[in-house]
Amino acid sequence: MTHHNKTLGEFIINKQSEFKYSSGELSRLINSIRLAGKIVNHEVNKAGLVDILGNAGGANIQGEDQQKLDVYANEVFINTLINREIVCGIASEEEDDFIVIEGRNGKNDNKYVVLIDPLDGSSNIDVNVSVGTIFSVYRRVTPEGTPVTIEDFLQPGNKQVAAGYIIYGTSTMIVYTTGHGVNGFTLNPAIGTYYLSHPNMIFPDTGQIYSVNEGNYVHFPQGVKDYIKYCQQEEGDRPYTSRYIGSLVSDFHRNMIKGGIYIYPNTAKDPEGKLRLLYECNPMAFIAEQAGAKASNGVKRIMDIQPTELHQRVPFFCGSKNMVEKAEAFMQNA
Ligand code: AHM
Ligand code: MG
Repeated sequence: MTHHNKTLGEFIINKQSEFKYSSGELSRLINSIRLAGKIVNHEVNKAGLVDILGNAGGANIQGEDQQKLDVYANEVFINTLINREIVCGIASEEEDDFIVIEGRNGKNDNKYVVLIDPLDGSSNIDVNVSVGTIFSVYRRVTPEGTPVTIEDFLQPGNKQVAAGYIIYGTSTMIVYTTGHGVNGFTLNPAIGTYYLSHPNMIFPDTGQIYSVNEGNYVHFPQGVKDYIKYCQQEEGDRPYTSRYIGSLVSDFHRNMIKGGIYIYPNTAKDPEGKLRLLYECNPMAFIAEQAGAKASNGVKRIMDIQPTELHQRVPFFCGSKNMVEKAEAFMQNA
């Protein structure tokens, strides 16, 4: 018997009525992202073959080394979205400031802004380990037809209308939500089509994997130290397994499938944590919650934080509901 797996294109057409303010605009937006994802995927996969590795010479606003592929991915996503006039503004982890997109006639009637981390975990590219793209979509709050302002980007995560990631792994996948659960699609590179491979993804309520950069242990807050010791204790289903790739999308993706918790706390070196609220934590939090999991800064829900700046960082505890609640309890009692 032949079995036809739904493609992402077919899925989007079927689901369009579920999209908020359904005018097809959000569907077209997701389409552009999946297209840009294919282009970046092609480049990431041949990274080992061509002399494209190494520093581009510049550093991004956070002062970290920027790899050439980061720059490339940033350009592909931004150009794809600009050329198709599909959004009215873009903010990228790789850009100092947000980008206002004017329409061809100087007027842009699109209602969505996109925030994107074009290539997260890029220090892993040199060593052939999975990296990812993370994106987040909001409806603008300023009037349509006028240039976007910072206000359109500084919205709390609970206002997201869509979020997702692309994982450039052993297979390339796009996983996203528009607020009606989470679905995962796997790219068949031979024909360039994504197939619905993971319908209705559910984060297990509990798990046995904890993912944290334990090298920073001495700098962790006491609550995180205590939680790590708890994970390592021999009792019941513990000790847990430690798994840390250092590539947020990959660590998150594994934990969503197997059950687990990801933690990037504030440390002595990074008093606000390392990860960015707008480009990394909010989109992952939206996906996590839509899959039945939790995302917290250790004290409160990530998606309820009112952002004050584009490149804001935040401590991040994300994963299986019971595990995040346990970690929060340790934070509270420390
Ligand atoms: P980046 O945006 O500079 O790539 O940094 C984000 C990455 C995440 O993917 C990963 O989870 C984390 O940084 C790893 O940080 P560390 O190497 O400090 O453990
Ligand atoms: Mg990043």
